[in-house]
Amino acid sequence: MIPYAFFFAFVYFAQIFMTVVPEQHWCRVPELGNLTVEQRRHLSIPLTEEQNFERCVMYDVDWKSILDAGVSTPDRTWPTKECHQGWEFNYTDVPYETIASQLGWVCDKDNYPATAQAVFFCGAIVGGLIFGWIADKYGRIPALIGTNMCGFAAGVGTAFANSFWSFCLCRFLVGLAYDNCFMVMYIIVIEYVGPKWRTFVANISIAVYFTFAACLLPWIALGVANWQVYTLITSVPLGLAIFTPWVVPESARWLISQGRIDESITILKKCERLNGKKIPDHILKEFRETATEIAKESEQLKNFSVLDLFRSPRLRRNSLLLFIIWMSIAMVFDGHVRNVGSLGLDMFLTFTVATATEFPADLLLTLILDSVGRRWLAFSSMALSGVFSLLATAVPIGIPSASLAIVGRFAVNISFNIGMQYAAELLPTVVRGQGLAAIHIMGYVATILVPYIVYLATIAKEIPLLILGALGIAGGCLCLLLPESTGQAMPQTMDDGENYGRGQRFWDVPCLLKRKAAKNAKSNNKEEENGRY
Ligand SMILES: *[C@@H]1O[C@H](CO)[C@@H](O)[C@H](O)[C@H]1NC(C)=O
Ligand SMILES: *[C@@H]1O[C@H](CO)[C@@H](O)[C@H](O)[C@H]1NC(C)=O
Ligand SMILES: CC(=O)N[C@H]1CO[C@H](CO)[C@@H](O)[C@@H]1O
Repeated sequence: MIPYAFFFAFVYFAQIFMTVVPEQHWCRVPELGNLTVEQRRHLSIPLTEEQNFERCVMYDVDWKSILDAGVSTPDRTWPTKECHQGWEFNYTDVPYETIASQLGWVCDKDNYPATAQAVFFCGAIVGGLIFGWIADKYGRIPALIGTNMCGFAAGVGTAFANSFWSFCLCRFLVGLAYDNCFMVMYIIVIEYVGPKWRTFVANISIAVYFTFAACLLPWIALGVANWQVYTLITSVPLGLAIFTPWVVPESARWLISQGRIDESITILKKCERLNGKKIPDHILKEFRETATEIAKESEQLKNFSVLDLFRSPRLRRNSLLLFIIWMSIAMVFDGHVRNVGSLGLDMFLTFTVATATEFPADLLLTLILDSVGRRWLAFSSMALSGVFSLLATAVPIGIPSASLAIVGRFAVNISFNIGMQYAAELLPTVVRGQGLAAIHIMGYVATILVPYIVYLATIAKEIPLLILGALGIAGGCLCLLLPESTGQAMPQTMDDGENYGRGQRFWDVPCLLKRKAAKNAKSNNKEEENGRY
């Protein structure tokens, strides 16, 4: 999973560092090229009311005659106009040129980076549909290679983009790879690993590799200090996925569901050799029989679709709640990731620290999820993230607000992980795959809005965090309306899904219930003993 976790982090986060623009910029005036930066800016750029230099306006005078006359101090009454020959940037906070500073995506074009990010997520929606379908129809391996090759080619293309439209086109195509470039590998591993190790493999391995890769990104960007080289470094490795078929076996479970039982046995035999173990013949025979049955059953599954989730009242309510909750989680999480630029600290360092919180978030989750239960943990983590985001707007910008926002992000990462597992546990087996895909896709739809929420920071720095906080609290409260799924068998049929969680009460918490159950069992025993004696 290591390489794929790296690819995932690259595909997901790389774009942030391709489109950052330095905080300070002002109009370029080529006629004054022979002056120093300070002289030039002093002479040509008007001051704002706070005595800062204007970012988008310059004096509109004939510079040649001004220079010839030896004027070095501007006259405040000179007429002004908008920049028309590009901008100069102060490369202190972002020490390299990005496509945004090269092409001047500032002032009236300052929404371009947000739009390019939204285009990326549109690609993710289309890619989720295409590659999800390929993964089910033609197998996990073709989908895995397809997504990564797509990310590779379009990523390399990005490095040569020279306009807004070519950049957006490339990012759309990279977006096609988003999520499935890793998720398909994740599914293969989950489909091979036994239940006992599943939580561990699923969470810890991502926690380590993905977090490490994401933390690495800002330092790659700073290290090479050239957005094109950076784009190549974060895209070319995806090409390695071409070797997938020689390293990763096709999912045996998928092969069985397709009725390709001999192929799945061939793969299991290979595992047998690698592990130096021997599968007894009678087990192999039993396996073949069970597999044939499963293949028959999955033939019938094809008759269900996502729409069946909305046919009966309880299932419809739960599905709608899952959709809405997932959308708010996705928006809050993505919003926190993108909002690092508005926290008032060095953006590269903040990104690293905020990303590193994903590791403890996952660890904590693995430890307490089963005792507190999905419902209350989802509620508290989302509400907590909301509260901290709101608090962050109330304290001074800088270290205080950034630390509170980072705690908010830590909390929403926990919700993100619960959310995925929760949905998988509530949806009936017959539509689980399709239902999860639909929920994921609605998540991307919601995240399209996020770059624009973050963009509102240009009006007031607090707005994004206020919106994210409100969303978190609202989404968290909705979680309380879902049934608890800890320790329950997953629903198999549509009817199971409809009746799921009937008889649960609002205040039920798994660890308390367990204690009560233990006490009941004890008193029952006592009664029995009393009766006996
Ligand atoms: C800058 O100075 C050089 C040499 O003094 C001169 O040839 C050039 O025209 C000047 N450029 C501008 C834009 O004034
Ligand atoms: C660039 O920004 C840094 C830090 O904000 C500041 O110290 C420096 O004077 C600025 N340079 C120019 C040319 O404005
Ligand atoms: C949405 C998201 O990226 N969540 C991350 C939370 O943290 C774990 C690791 O700790 C990541 O695997 C998740 O991807």
